[in-house]
Amino acid sequence: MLNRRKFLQLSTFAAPLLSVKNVLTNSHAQTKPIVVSTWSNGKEVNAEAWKILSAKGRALDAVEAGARYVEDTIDCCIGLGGYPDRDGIVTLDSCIMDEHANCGSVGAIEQIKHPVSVARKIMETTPHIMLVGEGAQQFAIENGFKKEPKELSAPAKAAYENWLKKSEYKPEINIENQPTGQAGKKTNGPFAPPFFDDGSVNHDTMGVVALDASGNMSGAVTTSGMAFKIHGRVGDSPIIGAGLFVDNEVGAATSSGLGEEVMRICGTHVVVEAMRNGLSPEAACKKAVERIINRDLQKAKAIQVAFLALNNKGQYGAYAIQKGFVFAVKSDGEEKIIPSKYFFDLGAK
Ligand code: SD4
Repeated sequence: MLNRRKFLQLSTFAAPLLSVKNVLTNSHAQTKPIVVSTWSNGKEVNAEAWKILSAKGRALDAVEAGARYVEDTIDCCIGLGGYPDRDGIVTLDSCIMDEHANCGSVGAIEQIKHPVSVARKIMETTPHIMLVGEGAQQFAIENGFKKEPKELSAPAKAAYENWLKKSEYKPEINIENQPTGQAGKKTNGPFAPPFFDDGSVNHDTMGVVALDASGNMSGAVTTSGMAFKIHGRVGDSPIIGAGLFVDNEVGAATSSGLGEEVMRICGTHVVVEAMRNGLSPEAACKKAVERIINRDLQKAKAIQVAFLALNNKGQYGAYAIQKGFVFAVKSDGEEKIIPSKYFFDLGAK
């Protein structure tokens, strides 16, 4: 968590926006198998996935293994060790999608360690795609997943207590009547801040997409979502076509960032359709980011959204609104963490 934050030291509120700027290029592998994951801890996620991909295993198994790995770690933004919502409860979002457009998804599930595997179970054993909240938890328990204790990890507890002090949010009062924001206006706040106190962005979702030795693609996403969100809030991460989309005939894409903005444009679907129309993964990601920026430039300048894509030839690319997003790549010939191209440099350190 903290390592990734190093990439994200954005002095958002102070730093003036610089002109549109594209930096760094990445080489495009033309190979399979290959796996790409969001953020720098994508390196470990890829290593898990690679154990399966390098043995000619299925991309679906590889992305699930990668997501399970990170769900086991203590991280601000993924798994039961992640930061809670504003009521102090950790709720997890996850989805998975395979080469046949089979997909499964869970939203706002509590006390279950591996939401990605619950998503896969839904995909493989039910006629449905998405289960949420209590129903998702009930389904998980009925299917042998253990109900974990309802407790915060030490870093999450510290972050939550700090946030409570600053926000003065008291879960026991009637939040509907708490005026915040413009004078006297009932806003139902406080809401999840787009940035933490240290200037890093309030997200670090793990998205992983892979192309296996047989030429099949799959993807998975797992997250605890925006820290200090309203209880019950579900982001883009478990929404097929927003946080993840896979089309074996074209490619796959995943996203990280402010989920509401990704959902508004069905972000990863936009990316895959752009690749279908001939764009490279990077150009397709750029197109989706542009759509967010063009909708509301001022808002876009104050948030982060990033897309990461892999096509079925093994070419990859990413694009973000702000400087700071990085992704990890692993293939036979390559293992690296690559800074994404971006539109705005807000002075990230
Ligand atoms: C969400 N896209 O819930 C996610 C945020 C994120 O770590 O990237 N979380 O909106």
